[in-house]
Parts: sequence; C-alpha cells; structure tokens
Amino acid sequence: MIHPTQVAEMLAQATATPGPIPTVIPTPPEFQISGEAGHRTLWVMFGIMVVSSGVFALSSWNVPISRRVYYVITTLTTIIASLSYFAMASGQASTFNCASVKDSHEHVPDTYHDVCRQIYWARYVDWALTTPLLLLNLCLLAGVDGAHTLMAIVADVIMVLSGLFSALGHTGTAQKWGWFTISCISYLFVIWHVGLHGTRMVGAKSAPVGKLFGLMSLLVFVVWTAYPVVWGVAGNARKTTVDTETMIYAVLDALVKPVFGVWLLISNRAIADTNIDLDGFWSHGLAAEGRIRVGDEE
Ligand code: RET
Repeated sequence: MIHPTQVAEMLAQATATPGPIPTVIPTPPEFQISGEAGHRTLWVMFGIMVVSSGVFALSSWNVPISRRVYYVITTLTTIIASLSYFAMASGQASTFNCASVKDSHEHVPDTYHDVCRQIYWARYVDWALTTPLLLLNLCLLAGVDGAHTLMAIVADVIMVLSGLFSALGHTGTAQKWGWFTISCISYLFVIWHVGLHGTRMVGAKSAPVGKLFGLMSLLVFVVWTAYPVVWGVAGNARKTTVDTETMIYAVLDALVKPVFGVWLLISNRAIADTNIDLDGFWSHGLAAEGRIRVGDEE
C-alpha cells in the first residue's frame, strides 16, 4: 500500500513547474551551387562546341561520303556537347544531392545539417551519347572488329549510367558504392577492349597508323581517367566549389572533343592508311538499282 506521504510527493513532482525545454534549433541546409564564374564557363563552352561543330561539318564537304565516317562521328560529338552545355548554361538539367554533415560543439551534443550540392545530370546524358562515338572513332582507327567494338561501347554506356546512379545515391550507402564499383569495372572493360585489343589489331596496319593510335590512345586514357578523379574529389568528396568543378570539366571536354577531334581529322588527311572506305548503304543509301522485284520481269 502506498503511504499518503508518498502520494503527496508524487503529486508534488507531477505538478512541479517543468524545467527548461531542451531546444534544438535546426540548422538550415547549406547549398553548394553554380555561381557567376561557373555560368560564364558553361556559356563559353556552349560557344566553343557550336563553333567546333560548324568547323567539323564544313571541313567534311570536300571529302567523299565513303570517307567521311570520322568527320560525321566527330561532328556529332560536338553537336551533342553543345546541347548539353546549352541546357546547363540556361539553368536546366541539374538536381541536388544532399548529405548529412556532423557539427561538433564544445558543451552541447553534436548536431547535424544537410549539405546539398548541385549535380548536373546533363553531363551524364552527354557522356552516354558521346563517349561511345569517341570510342567508335578509336576502334575504327585501330581496325578493331565489330564484336569487340560493340562490347566496348556497351561497357562504356554502363560505366556512365552507373556513374550517374552513384552520383545521385545516398552518401555512405551500398547503393552509392555498388554503382561506383560497377562503373569502375566497366571502365576497365573499356580500356581492355579499346586499349589492349586495339593495340594488337593496329599491328596489321602501317607503322604511321600504329604510332598515331599508340599516342592517341595513351593521351585519351590519361584525359579520360581525369574524369573519375574530378568526379570523386569535386562532386563526391565536395572538396572544390561547383564552379571549380565546372571549369575543370570544361578543360577536359575541350581536350576530348574539339582538340582530339582536330588531331584525328588532320591525321586522317595526312596518313592515307587511316582511311576507311565505306560503300553500300553508308554512301549510296538503299538504292533501287540491282534489286529485282517479282513480277517486273516480262
Ligand atoms: C564516372 C563515375 C565514377 C567511376 C568512373 C567514371 C568514369 C568516367 C569517365 C568519363 C569520361 C568522359 C568523357 C567525356 C567526354 O565528353 C562516370 C565519373 C570510372 C571515364 C570522355
């Protein structure tokens, strides 16, 4: 049985004026977004890609259609890049990826706040369409067979898409690291098919083509590998501003598309053995000549 004095104590406790209510003032999320310098860079890159597309398209005019394959592919890469840069410069095609960050304090418990970084998904759309075209140029140059070229292109598309899923994934989760691993493995497949297999296949061509492919594939490998490094340091670890990230990608994109494009097209004119003569549908379409239709013969 409860003693009346105990009841009195319990009542006193229940009705006592409450102490200070612990208050946690939520810290608003911090947004890492593109600034003035980033926007200007995106517009400049849009201009560079448009001008490059015009130059590449015009330079193919005096080349017979059967030998235009490098020109067509190179022009398409800069046209697609112009569209992607236009989308980004005009303020579209981006989203935010937020991660919780710990704030330590001296006398009160740790608190957390969200850091939300702008991710331009237009880049991944661009890469998914243009990197297969860039690989196709290299495979044609080396004389890589269709089976290996197709495998390299599919591995490349998987690399880009899984990179996008990882970029949008939650920090420190299996989804983020899983997609990242898939992307890296796919990149190794690309190197294997184009770099190693291409080096073996180009042996059947003349020495100048072999030298050109050797140097080009080495530089392509170095510049391409810079992409995942920037992706990790800037986009993922958030060690740079969005503007710096935009500027680094701009330099890499300018090298990979207009600069390497000019190099390939000039070399194609200088080294006869780089030429690929594509007849048939590529040059003539589905012409009616030569087809016998049942009922036509009298
Ligand atoms: C990602 C995700 C992280 C892992 C790897 C990646 C590789 C990216 C590469 C991009 C190349 C882009 C080019 C663009 C030209 O316009 C997707 C960053 C391995 C190799 C050449």
